[in-house]
Amino acid sequence: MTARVAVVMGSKSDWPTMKLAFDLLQDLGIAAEKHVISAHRMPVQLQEFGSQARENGLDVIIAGAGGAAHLPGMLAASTTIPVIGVPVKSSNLNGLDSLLSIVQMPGGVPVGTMAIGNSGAKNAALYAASILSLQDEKIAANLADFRAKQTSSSIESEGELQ
Ligand code: RP5
Repeated sequence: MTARVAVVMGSKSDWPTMKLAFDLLQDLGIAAEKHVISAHRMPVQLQEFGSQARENGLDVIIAGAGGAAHLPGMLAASTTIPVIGVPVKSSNLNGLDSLLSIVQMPGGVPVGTMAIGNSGAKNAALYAASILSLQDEKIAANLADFRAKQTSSSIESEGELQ
């Protein structure tokens, strides 16, 4: 099946976080691919990947990086398909550096920026699913099912507390 979402990360060290996005996409029935493409160590490959994303059949790119995290912004600069940024938690500044460098895009090249770390990775997959669900009833149904299960589980935990 052709991948509709690419999960791209700046380093293999981002994988424990970005795996949450990748696994959730699979759970939602969305064909995904994963890549390490470092903005500063692989600038040529980044440009190549971004500029071919649309013609390669991708609908959304989820890009996670930490520190001076230029990856999502540079990918967004090289394509017009939606780019969702995940600020990976860094060891020095706890991901605040990643968040600010991803979210503060100058007007003209948007990156849909998620929360720092695991929640951001999970929400990136859900947000990508929401975008795809506009034209895909199966994904819309899977997303509705995910939400319903989440609600049941919260109601159950409220019951257990009483
Ligand atoms: C960023 O630098 C990566 O996205 C990663 O979060 C961070 C550290 O990379 P490594 O030094 O672990 O490869 O480019």
